[in-house]
Amino acid sequence: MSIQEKLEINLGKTVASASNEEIYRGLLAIVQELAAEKEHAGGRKKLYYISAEFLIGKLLSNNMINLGIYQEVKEMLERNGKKISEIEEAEAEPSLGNGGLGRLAACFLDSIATLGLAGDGIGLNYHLGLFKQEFKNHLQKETPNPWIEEKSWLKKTDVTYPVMFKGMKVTARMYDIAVTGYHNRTNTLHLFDLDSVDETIVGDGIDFDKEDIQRNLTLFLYPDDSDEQGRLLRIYQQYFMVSAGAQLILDECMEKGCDLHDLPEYAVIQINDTHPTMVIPELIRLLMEQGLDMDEAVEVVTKTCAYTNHTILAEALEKWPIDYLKKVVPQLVPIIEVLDDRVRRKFDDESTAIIDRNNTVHMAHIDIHYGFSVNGVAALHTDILKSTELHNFYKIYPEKFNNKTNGITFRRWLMHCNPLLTGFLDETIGEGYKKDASELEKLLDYRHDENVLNRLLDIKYKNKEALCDYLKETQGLEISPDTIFDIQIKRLHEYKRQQLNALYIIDKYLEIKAGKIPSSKVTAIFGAKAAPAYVIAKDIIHLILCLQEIINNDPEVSPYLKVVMVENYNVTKAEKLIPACDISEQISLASKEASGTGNMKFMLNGGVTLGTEDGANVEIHEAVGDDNIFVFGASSSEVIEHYAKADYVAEDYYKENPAIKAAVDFITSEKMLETGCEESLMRLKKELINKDWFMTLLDFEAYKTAKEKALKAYADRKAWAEKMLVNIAKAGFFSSDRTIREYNEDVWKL
Ligand code: 26W
Repeated sequence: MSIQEKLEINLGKTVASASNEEIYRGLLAIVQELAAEKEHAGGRKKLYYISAEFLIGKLLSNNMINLGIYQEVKEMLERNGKKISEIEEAEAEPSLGNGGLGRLAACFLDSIATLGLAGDGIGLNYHLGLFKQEFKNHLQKETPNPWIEEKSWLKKTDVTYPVMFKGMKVTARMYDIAVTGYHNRTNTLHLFDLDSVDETIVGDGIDFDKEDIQRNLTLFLYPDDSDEQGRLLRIYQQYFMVSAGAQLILDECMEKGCDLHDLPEYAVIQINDTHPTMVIPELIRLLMEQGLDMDEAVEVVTKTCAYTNHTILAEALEKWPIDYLKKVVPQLVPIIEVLDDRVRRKFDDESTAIIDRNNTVHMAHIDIHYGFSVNGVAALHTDILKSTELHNFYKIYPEKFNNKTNGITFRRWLMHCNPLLTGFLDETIGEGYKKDASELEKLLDYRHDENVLNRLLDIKYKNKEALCDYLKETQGLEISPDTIFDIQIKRLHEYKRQQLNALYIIDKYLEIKAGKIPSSKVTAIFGAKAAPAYVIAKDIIHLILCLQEIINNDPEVSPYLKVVMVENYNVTKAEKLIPACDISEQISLASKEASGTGNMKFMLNGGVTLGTEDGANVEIHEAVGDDNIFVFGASSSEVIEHYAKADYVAEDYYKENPAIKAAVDFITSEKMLETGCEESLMRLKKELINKDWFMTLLDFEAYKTAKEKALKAYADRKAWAEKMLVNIAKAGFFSSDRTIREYNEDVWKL
């Protein structure tokens, strides 16, 4: 039976007469059926990737690509007067992640299934996801982001597990989402939920009663943790996830005949950052309930768990006061105390203790002592962990430390989001690169082929036009594909330094106002959500939105410079922005960005990086060579030294560099205050002069120089096209298939 016939039976009407929503739901059912028919089980050992975030994005098209029916469906829809892009609009995007860490987990699931490995995800079924971002009066406003519809990718199961909190027992229910591999098996993402959760308790914005655990537990991802109630809720969420997950893992292993003494032969658990760390004491507790003694339980769990670190920022290395744990999960406290006691007996080093002198529990320390593998996510990041951040652990366990440079799935970040480039690659180098990404290097044979270079420019131009249409439609913004698209899209954080980009824009604005007409036209595009309680991050969004208002409406300036802040940046928007990018902004303060994965997505789509020597930028630089990237700024070792000596003084840069002073002063100029909010702008200016913890001003001059160099280089179209080509050709290393192969060879051994 053809897909059209199936779909029409399913719909009870012709495709031509069905609405986009009906077609979407019909295709969803067909895809679910096809996914279920693929190989699932098999193999004794299974990987469990446990993570508080899975930023999976919309699933319809990707699943159709992976199942090999995308082209057929697309053509069938066209025959019936429908467009696949309009059907895609009917799907809500689940926002089950903040950024890189969550999106990485989703890319990994795709690659695990594509490589035919047995590996499932375990996470939480947040009903309202991360908040949805709206702009009002040039400010970020948070609203709920519901995505679960009557018919969705979620399959409700009968599998339930009891989860005990202090004085309260709840029942976790498992929902499953099929994870299709590219022309391969289907795995599962298990998301746990609580039947009693109630969306009606959400009031204004994203406010809700934080103490009503039965009704709020899985409402939002990372509820505001600026107060104690919010932090306690995080612990409730985390324990709920790991307790249900641990019970599932033990059940599945026992079903396969495991007697729990040999658990590591049946299961390996990858702990995605510290958020799921409680799985370690929870598994120990459950194994002891099953009759193992403490020694053996600890040994078994240590051989089963592996930990990935995603950041060296203090904020993400979670530490919980032991009193919090006593309030929520008292059953884990004696176990954690024993784990601490064992560490203290063995190692006379306070810095590696689990419970410190202030009675705070260091979650990462549990992972490192009681897991068999610790990895960073890019070469530089792993080196920094070994040499500074986790140096004392590295001295104890050098054999546990390893690097796994991140990667991205080419199915979503090339085949799905950039069909023009994909088609062109197929024609030029064949389709082998889809299974073996290193074959992209074949493109290097064409680096001087004018025809190929022109085609690349042409494809980029068409993608830019498509983005212009999209921004016009969604935000009413008028931008031109004949300008350079300079894009910075990522979580809003001071270390990522969107404020540096904004200062450059102000500098350029002031130059144009002073009569210095630039030789290139630029559209600076941003997309970012700020954590609801992160005041300075919200101030930076406010700054950018005010600049957008002022600059775009200034007839003297807007022919040369425009600013765009994309509202509610998410995976779907990334898929439209990335193929249209000329310059990829990767300008974090060196040493602070663990890896970055957006940098890889841009590169794969022919964006040229303007970046610091940070995270995976270093490896991108190595891959493409000096001529095909623009690097600038203080090195990670210089930055680390500045922190060690505490010798960076932002005010010196402000006072001594007139361009910096003018740009910073502009933040509170009359023009800005007419448009924006005084309190916010004053606070931001003060922060930059008096603190600037992430050393924005330190790199201002170098950034400006590098950016001018990139803009100038863009003018030589042929030379620029060659840079694009080299970036695409060298992106193979950054396929998540490569990353997953490495995890499997070194860590999981499935
Ligand atoms: C504990 C609260 C919390 C939760 C999440 C703090 C910070 C986060 C981030 C969203 C974690 C994150 O996304 N880290 C990013 O992980 C990517 C995948 O490894 C890296 O590429 C990025 O450099 C890193 O910032």
